[in-house]
Amino acid sequence: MAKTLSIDGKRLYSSLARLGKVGAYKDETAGVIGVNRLALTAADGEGRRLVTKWFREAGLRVTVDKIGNVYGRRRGREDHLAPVMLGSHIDSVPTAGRFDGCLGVLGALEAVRTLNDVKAATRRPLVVAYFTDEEGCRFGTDMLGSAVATRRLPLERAYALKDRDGLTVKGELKKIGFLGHEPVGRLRPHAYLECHIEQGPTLRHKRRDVGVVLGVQAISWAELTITGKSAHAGTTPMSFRRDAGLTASRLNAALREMTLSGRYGRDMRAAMGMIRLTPNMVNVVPGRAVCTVDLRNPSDALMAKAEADFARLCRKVADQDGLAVASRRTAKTPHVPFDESVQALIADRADRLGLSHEPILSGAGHDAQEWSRVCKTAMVFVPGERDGISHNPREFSTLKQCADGVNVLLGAALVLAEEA
Ligand code: HGY
Ligand code: MN
Ligand code: MN
Repeated sequence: MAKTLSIDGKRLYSSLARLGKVGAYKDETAGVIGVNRLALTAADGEGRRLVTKWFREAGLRVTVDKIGNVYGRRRGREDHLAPVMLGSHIDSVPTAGRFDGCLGVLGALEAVRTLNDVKAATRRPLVVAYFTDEEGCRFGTDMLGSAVATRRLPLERAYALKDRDGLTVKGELKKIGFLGHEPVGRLRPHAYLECHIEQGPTLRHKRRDVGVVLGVQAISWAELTITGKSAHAGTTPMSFRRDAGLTASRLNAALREMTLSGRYGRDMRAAMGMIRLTPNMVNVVPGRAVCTVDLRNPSDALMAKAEADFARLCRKVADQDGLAVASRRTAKTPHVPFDESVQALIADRADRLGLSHEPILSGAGHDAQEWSRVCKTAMVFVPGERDGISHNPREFSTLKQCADGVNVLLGAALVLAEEA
């Protein structure tokens, strides 16, 4: 069955377009329509209700767990066997396109729709899922739903996480109607597969149809609180100032210099994505800066070295500037290798479909990195146009690129679903 089936690319693409209308906004900077479905906002709730409706229309039995992960189950011939799960996320960063995460969820749904079209049954049950707050940018830690479902993060700690307005995960889940009752941490799939856009330029530049994902690089997020002294911008002599904004800028520049130095490998990446100044006014020297540090490195050892060196640098700059710098770790995941047998299966399915493929390490974090702790897991990457730009409304993959990725996902899932 795996060799004959192919998905309905047009149906997949129109589902992506329809979901992309939820949380749509005109992005003045990018000059195109973007998507803002920040986790557990009303827009995320609307997107969830739409996708859950589609799950039910596809005959899936829907359950919602206590952290708001949504699972759609399709019976197998031997329904007692552990399922093959396919999934991703539908929450987004505030300046998103319509493919990040959504391709994996709607691609999995399209695989089910395709099986339904031909009334095909699989030995093992299939589960199609979307997980809560994969992006992590509202409540501060990424892959939240998957981390709780795979017991990396305790449920109560996740519930208590707050956004910058002091709203909690639990309260926001309840508000959008997705505070589920299913216990977390019990689901142990036979295997987990995820299709996702690459979010980078490699596959497109190498003209490869799909990526066989080797794993995910290490991720380290911290929040810095820099405390200086607010003062009059006109009357305060420069030598009297304790300018938290200046210290944040100096640390940001030093972070880039560290990253480009090569001391942490040539693939080290860093970003200070958020700098929030207080009082953030034209005529006040900022007395306080809260900023985020996002470090990425394929090597755990070099990541640890970079974290230690940056912490030392913060202390040194704080002393020089006469301010206090406090750092709080908000996310940390190691380099995660994916299962080699599942990678080989993905490559084999691509070959059978006449699709070129390339092994590639993921620069971005994904739900798959959490599920790889509980079952054999791998990912299929899809190339992106426009240098694979992502976390930007100009994110774009063609219908054929999406359909190719999902056909490989379907083929691999069908093989795994027949395994004893
Ligand atoms: O930050 C990431 O790598 C992912 O987009 N959550
Ligand atoms: Mn994603
Ligand atoms: Mn993302």
